[in-house]
Amino acid sequence: MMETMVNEKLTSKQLIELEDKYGAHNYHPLPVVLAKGEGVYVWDVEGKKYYDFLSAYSAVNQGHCHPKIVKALTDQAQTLTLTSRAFYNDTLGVYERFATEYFGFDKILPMNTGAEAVETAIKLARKWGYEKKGVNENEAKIVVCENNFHGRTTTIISFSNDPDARKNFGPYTPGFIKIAYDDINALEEALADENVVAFLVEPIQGEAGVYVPGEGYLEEARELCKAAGVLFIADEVQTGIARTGQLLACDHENVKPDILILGKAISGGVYPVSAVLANDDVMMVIKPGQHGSTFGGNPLAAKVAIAALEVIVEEKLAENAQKLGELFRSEINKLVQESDLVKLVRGKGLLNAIVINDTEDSSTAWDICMKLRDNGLLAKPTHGNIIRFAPPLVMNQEQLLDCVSIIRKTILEFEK
Ligand code: IF1
Repeated sequence: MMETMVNEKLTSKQLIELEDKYGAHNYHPLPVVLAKGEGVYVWDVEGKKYYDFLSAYSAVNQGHCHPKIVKALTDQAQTLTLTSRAFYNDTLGVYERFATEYFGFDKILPMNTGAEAVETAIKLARKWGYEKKGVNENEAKIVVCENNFHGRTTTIISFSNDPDARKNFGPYTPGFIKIAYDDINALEEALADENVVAFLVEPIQGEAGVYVPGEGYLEEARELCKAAGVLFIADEVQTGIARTGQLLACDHENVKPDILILGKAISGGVYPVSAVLANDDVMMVIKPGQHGSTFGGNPLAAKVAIAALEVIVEEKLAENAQKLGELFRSEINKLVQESDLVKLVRGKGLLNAIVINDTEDSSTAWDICMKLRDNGLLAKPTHGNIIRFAPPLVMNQEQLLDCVSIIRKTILEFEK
């Protein structure tokens, strides 16, 4: 019985029914069932081909199933997959040296998911606050921004203002101060509190709807933190790894965070890998036995991450994202002139979004994404009437222009 159930060829409809019957209903996916991915393309179960314009929320920046990254995975998978940190192994130190030199920090603390890395950064900042800054124990505060998205653990949703992410998951973790995003005065005020140990910020707010802060915001925020003896923590889980046209979104303003949080495309979407990077004065407050994870920094993760990061440089993906992002926004701005339905396009590199001219609670953005699917391009709304567009960074100009014409055709059809 189990044997046939596992190997039978199921249709999209049957597969959706399986997830509905046997899986938790913690998502509302667009009704398309993917079976294959290669570069900028994905195919559904029935063999229909699509451009992937979501990139698994910027985890497959290097394109689906990049051969070099997959080879790193399969080679290591036949050698040594997991030792735990109870023992040393022959890959972790090599990866740690590679990654710390690649991003320019003294040390790295390897984890698995973005949320785990954010939690690690929070623990690191608090411990630094007590042991280096001299804040009284249990008094540490971390400044965060309204409309943030940093993951879904209980502590992280404790400082979310998204009712869906937060409601009925209390009691909530204390010690967080929320301020308006992209408001340097609000940050200056918050930093007056001596118990503040860190400012945790997304260089671009992805889930909120690809909000790009004003020019100089990150730089000014970093300076204010330095002057106040507060750690500047950049959550680059979504904006990092070349997505915005530089290796890190912070690089656009030459901002070097005290703590850097990475995830998603650090592995090219091939394996769960995340990381926290910092210099010794911060990182060394954590001593043996004070933090860890079974899979953190395992040999598969180490080898996959090295390959994924090498691809970013070898294929000049940041430069490509910068160039194609400018082309995308200039082309979509022509559509803004043509269409009443598209209010504006915003973003940096190949992290962009369009704002649909309808109410927050309308289904228009979703309906447009359904039509985009029919026309061979996969994208999904973030909040309400905002559609995020984030293709793999390996896309070429011809493919991008083809996608622009699909988006234009779909929007103009929709308006009829
Ligand atoms: C979902 C959103 C994006 C992130 C930033 C940490 C994390 C994320 C800036 C946590 C994760 C993912 C989570 C995923 C969908 C996606 C997402 F829509 F949820 F908000 F990208 F915008 N920091 N974002 O964007 O990393 O633990 O997921 O590895 O929860 O549906 P994670």
